[in-house]
Amino acid sequence: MSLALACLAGSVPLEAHQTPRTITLTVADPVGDKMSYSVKQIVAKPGEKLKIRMVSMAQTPKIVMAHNFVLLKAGTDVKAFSDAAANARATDYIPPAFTSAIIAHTAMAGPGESMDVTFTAPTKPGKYVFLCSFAGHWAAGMTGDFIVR
Ligand SMILES: [Cu+2]
Repeated sequence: MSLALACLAGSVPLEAHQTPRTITLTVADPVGDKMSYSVKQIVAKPGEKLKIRMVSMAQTPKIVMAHNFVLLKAGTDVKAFSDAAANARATDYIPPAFTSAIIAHTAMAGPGESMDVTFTAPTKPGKYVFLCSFAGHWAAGMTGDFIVR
């Protein structure tokens, strides 16, 4: 979906039309109280086309344990986003008030599921935040840095 939008915009760099580089994130059931992505840092070139694949290795039913990948625009209040997401179960934990703060996100992956999103990295170098927006997961440590350089 974001690819179609990016191409329609007509102002994306040439590499946006090339084959995306795939990055796979996995998450197992939490060990102790620690919940985290298998990849804590993603480094992308400005305007690079990426495919993020979110794979849940969890065993717990999806209703209580699902994971996504949400990349936020620079300057977003991550705690405010996460708090709003916790109350947004009806929209798959994507808070309607914050949709304009999201660069890209996958759907929620339940046990054994895999969800993809293809998008173009920001063209502005800097550090962005990605996180899981399932209730409580960001606070538990399910977050990472998305570096554009
Ligand atoms: Cu999660």
